[in-house]
Amino acid sequence: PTTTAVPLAAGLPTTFQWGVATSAYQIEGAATEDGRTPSIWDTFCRKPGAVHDADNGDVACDHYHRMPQDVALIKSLGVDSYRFSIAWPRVQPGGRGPANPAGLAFYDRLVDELLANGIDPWVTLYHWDLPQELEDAGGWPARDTAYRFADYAAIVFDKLQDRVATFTTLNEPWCSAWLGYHVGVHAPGRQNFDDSLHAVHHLLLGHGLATQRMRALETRPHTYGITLNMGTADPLTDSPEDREAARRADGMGLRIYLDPLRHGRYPADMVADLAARGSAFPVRDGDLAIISEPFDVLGVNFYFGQDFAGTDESGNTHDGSGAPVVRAVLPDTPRTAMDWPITPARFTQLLVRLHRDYPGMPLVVTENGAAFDDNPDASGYVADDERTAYLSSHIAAVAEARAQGADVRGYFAWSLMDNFEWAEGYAKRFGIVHVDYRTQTRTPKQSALWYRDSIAHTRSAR
Ligand code: GBH
Repeated sequence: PTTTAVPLAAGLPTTFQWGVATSAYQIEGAATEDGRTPSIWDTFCRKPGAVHDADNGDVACDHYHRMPQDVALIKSLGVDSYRFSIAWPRVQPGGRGPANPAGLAFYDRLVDELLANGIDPWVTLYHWDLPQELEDAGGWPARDTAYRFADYAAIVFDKLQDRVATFTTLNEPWCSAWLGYHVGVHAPGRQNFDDSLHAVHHLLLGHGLATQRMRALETRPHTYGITLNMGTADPLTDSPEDREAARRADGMGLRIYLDPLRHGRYPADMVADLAARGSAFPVRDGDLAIISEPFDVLGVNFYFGQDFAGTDESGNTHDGSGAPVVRAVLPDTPRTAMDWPITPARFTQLLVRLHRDYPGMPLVVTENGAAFDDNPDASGYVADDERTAYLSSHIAAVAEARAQGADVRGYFAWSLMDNFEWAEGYAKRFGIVHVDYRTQTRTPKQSALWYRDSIAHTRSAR
């Protein structure tokens, strides 16, 4: 099937970068091959009740064995770039010591295959698969993990820097720290507030150390970056309580990452909030200079924005433990299969705000997309109008942000194909390409054909 090419929003320049994104544990499978050791996600998936249907990434999309065909699939979409992550436990089993040549060779072949097909490789060094041995030694709450990450980054960079132009360090440290060490719904499933604060600081420190190490090793110029998940946090009403809740949500979700990265300090209001509850970031002399090492591009992962209320349903401003209420109130809008609201206007709002509050920082949308309840026909084709509409409206929101001055240079759809959706297992599908997990057949959905045709149309129109 083909689609009628719908022009993407006007005003995107010829140099605008179009891509698709994945991550290692979500697609690769081959969990025990060629010397790979377990990551925290291999362990977490075996914890009863942790992952929907007790799914795991042992096989996933079997990308490790189907890589050349998957690169051909990417090429068929006509995108410029492919964002993928490298599995730390493949290239440096156990998280320490020498490189594992067999693990590294996979990414060597992937990069060569991409380049042979004219696709720009965009590397993410860490998309949540910490070697289990490092978790056993304390994980991200332990300072040493930041130094181990820099060593690992140097191994990857040394091997790929001759062919890869863009290296980003972390994907969504908020998820690693908050969901992994405080809420406990992601690996390693710990539930300790102070551990999560320590994880934040050591993730940021690892980012800075790794960026410095790569710069010191480079034999030609590269683009360095980091990807954060970000939404918007507006007060539900103008009440002081709601404004306070929005301030706290924005502080914990966005400013405690971007302020140290770009301004070399944690936000004073958040430091004060934390002190009031007896907590603090474990900052040592010199750390903030490392964390604020300049980088070239901020990766923005956007799914939705929210309003916040400072009172619970009964009007209380503090919960049972005495903590102030910060309640996400999802606006009354259509939802995706994740129950996430669809809020494209807030995407424009976020991008313009980043441009205003953190100027001089080029932006690339490294993830945006949606899960819907796909219904494949007998041939495996999915007529996913809702996903097509989601992508179309959010790309239009990017064009609008650019029109308002935001320096957004590219857009990666999440995801190339259906894959292991973390705690949701295989039940939630974000792909623009359908995957039949029984046969590993890939079938482009309507949204993929729309994306392909629209990119081509936009190029021919300019
Ligand atoms: C990304 O995480 C991941 O990078 C990717 O691997 C994953 O498959 C994809 O998105 C789809 O989930 O309501 O307080 O939780 C995104 C996770 C979702 C975290 C939105 C922040 C909003 C704040 N993000 N969420 S909250």
